[in-house]
Amino acid sequence: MNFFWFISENFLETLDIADAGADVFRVPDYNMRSRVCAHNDRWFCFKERLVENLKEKLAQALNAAKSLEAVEKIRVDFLGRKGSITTLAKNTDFATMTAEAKKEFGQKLNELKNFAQERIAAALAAVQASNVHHKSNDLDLTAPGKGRRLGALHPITLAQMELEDIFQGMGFSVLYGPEVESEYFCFEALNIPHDHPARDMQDTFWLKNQLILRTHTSANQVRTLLRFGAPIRAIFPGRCFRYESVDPSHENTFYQCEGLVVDKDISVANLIAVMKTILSQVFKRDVKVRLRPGYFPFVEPGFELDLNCLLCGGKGCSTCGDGWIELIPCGLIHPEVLRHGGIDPKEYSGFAFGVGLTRLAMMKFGIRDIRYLNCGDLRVNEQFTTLV
Ligand code: FA5
Repeated sequence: MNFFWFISENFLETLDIADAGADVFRVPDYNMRSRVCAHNDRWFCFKERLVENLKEKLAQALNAAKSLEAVEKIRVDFLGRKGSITTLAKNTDFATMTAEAKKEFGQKLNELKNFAQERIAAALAAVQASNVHHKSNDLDLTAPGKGRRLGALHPITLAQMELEDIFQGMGFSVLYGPEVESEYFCFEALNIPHDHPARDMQDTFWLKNQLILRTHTSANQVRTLLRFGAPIRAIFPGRCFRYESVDPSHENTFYQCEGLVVDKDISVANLIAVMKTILSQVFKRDVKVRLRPGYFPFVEPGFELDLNCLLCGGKGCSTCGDGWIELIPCGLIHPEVLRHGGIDPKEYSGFAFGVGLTRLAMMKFGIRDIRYLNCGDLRVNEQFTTLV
């Protein structure tokens, strides 16, 4: 059964259907006429027609809306405080309706509101999506790019990689040992017993179970000999730790690159030939070096190979002190060390050296203070991006 409700002419105007004869029905029925009279300027409409009409109007308006602002205006026009749907609800004279009509119209009104909300939300999403699409169409392929920041390898890593290349070119293997080392391999196996004064120069960080943070990569010597035997040619680059005061050329954490050659008839001449080759390949120019006697309990004879400081040209500076920087101590392997490694010193001899890798990187790249290398300041690393 159809029922009627009362709406003012003003409201029909806001709906833009006041003149649309097909949409608005004056009711010819006598009884209804009397109700029209009773409400003066009010019109009767069939609810279904009016609701459908609002839906159509909304759909048309949304179809034409191409911007977020246009959709928002439609929302206000239909659902806002003075919007068509709100006004329709407000102006409905529920008091004159039967309970059944009230319920039916209430449902219709809710449906209409839901319909409007859903359509408006969909229109909003469509406009937003088309905006994104529009923006991507605006992509200017000729615009200058923003560029990607390249990461950089640490200067010590660069120096280490270069050394590894050079030594591999000379037939050396590259091996890595543990940073947490036993006292035995770090000291005793290297002829530095518990009460030896040489231990004082290499105090370190002590862990439990007689384990320590290794003080030098020489700790790999006996480990490697026990594992691989002779003949052998290997280097062991890696991090070392010492409990000592920090200054421009000393850190508590630094890198060395140990070298070990054991074979028949190895002499100091072989050692010096290898040292010369490394230096010429790393620095790619003439550098001044000096070789002087040096004492290490695990080599005999032992040498200190110093580099004429490349930062001050040998004049003396805060990094080197007197113009020379200790770079590669070396020597012929002590027979006792060979024995610890299970090698017969009557059959084999060998040499070992310990490149100060961190200091080598400083000399190579012109870094005046060793503390820059461990400080974690990216501005240090960023200077080396082009070398990767
Ligand atoms: C040693 O550590 C010996 N194991 C080297 C060696 C190997 C000798 C094989 C003979 C045969 P030394 O303590 O001098 O030696 O250290 C070797 C190099 O490591 C030094 O020349 C220096 O370049 C570097 N070095 C030592 N201590 C530090 C430190 N605190 N900070 C930065 N570099 C260091």
